Amino acid sequence: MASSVPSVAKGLFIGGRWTDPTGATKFTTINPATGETVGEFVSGTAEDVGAAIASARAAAAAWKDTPAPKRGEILLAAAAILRRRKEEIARTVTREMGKVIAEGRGDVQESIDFIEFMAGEGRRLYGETVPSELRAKFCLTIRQPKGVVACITPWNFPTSIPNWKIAAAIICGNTVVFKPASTTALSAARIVEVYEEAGLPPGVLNFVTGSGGVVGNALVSDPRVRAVSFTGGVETGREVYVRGAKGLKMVHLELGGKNPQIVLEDANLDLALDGLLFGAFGTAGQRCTATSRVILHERIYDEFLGRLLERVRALKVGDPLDESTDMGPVASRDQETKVLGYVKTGLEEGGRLAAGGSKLAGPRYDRGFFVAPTVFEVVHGSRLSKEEIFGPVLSVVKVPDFAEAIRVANDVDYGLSSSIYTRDISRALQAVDALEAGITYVNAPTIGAEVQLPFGGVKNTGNGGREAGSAAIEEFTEVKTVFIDYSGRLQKAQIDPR
Ligand code: UN1
Repeated sequence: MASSVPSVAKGLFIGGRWTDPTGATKFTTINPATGETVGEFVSGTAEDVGAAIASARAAAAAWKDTPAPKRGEILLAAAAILRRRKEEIARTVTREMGKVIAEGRGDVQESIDFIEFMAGEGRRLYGETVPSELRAKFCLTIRQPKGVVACITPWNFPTSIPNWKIAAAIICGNTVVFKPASTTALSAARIVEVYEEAGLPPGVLNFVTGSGGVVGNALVSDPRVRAVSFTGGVETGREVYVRGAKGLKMVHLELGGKNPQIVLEDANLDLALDGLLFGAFGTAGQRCTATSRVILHERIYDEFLGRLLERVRALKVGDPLDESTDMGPVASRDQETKVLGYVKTGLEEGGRLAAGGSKLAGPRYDRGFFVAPTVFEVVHGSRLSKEEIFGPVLSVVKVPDFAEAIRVANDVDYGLSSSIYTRDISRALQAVDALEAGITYVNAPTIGAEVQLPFGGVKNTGNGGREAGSAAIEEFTEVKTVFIDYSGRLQKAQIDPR
């Protein structure tokens, strides 16, 4: 198991300085594979949030006035630092969250990719130029920062989801208060250190650890915060939305998923199987984009399921720092309890447990939160087939044809990612059109979105926004419409004769 590394104590980061954590109320993060303490953090108070917002406000005017390409240079410096620290921070992610080390590196790489992409935006941040109905008049739009924004992030992508928000917010000229998930606070603190070293001016990025109930609520309720970008669970998301709505803030939500992979009878089954194992059990199923349902055409059902179970039983579960491990622990005791609760539910509602279904026992597992990769055969409509589990539990559903596959895929409350495996181009494109999801993959798994494209979903997955890609700029700017009349006389739109 992971060698023991001394735990780290970190304070809050406000106005460009780390506060002294001594004397503050604290919480710790732990390694979900070993139970050892990874870091010790301050439980921030409403006053701390107030100070962080004040610092972000104080920094706002100068940051807005900094040319965007200059802001981009700081992002490029941050990306270079992250490249240098990639292995060390990847190991922190793995130690704190439990994803296997290759995925820990992927998490940091996704951060680097997005920061570099946003650095380039410093030389774009495009507006529009549009013809006027009058003579000697220019009409155009420019983008301006919103002001102080709050970034509230989950534990499953401890560095990249924060960076999707922070890098986009700061290239657009906003200043930020960042509240990370408590489970992965050290990984988040490492990201703050990177921006600090990159030369981000004091107050542009502030970091307040602590609970959602105290820190999150104080942030979302404060009238000085103009926008909130939140990734997390549906229930919390709904609360954030309602609270934000009271202050008429822009609230961006990225919530759950119940992502299907459809496998049609003509699919390349080897490819579909490789994709499914990665999509369902990568990150121990703890991605918003994880494949939690495989929808199989009845003609290939038995063969595919048989091969799937063989592969699932052969997965190597264990120390996520060991390069040969396929799946690590789930991220916390709460996750373990939730996942095992769903196994119980599955059995109670008559699902057939085909693989896994229990906590793993033995000396390699006893101090951690290891759940066996689990496969259930279920009927569509059961709770397992419809609720987000966020763990290594895959539901298998049989369908008679393509039309029913699409109907089942769509008959859930979420719509983040989706996938179809087929060799039939017409049905692939029909699925692209018909699947109710923000993301559809053809002959590829439901996970693994690239940063230069918009990310987000429909239905209960969010409230209509997208992040990353070009959408990142929409998320964090106000559009100002500008009319420049150089005719030297009063011209009246809609009234003057044409
Ligand atoms: C998430 O789980 O919220 O597409 C983000 C993917 C990753 C991001 C997932 N690039 O699976």
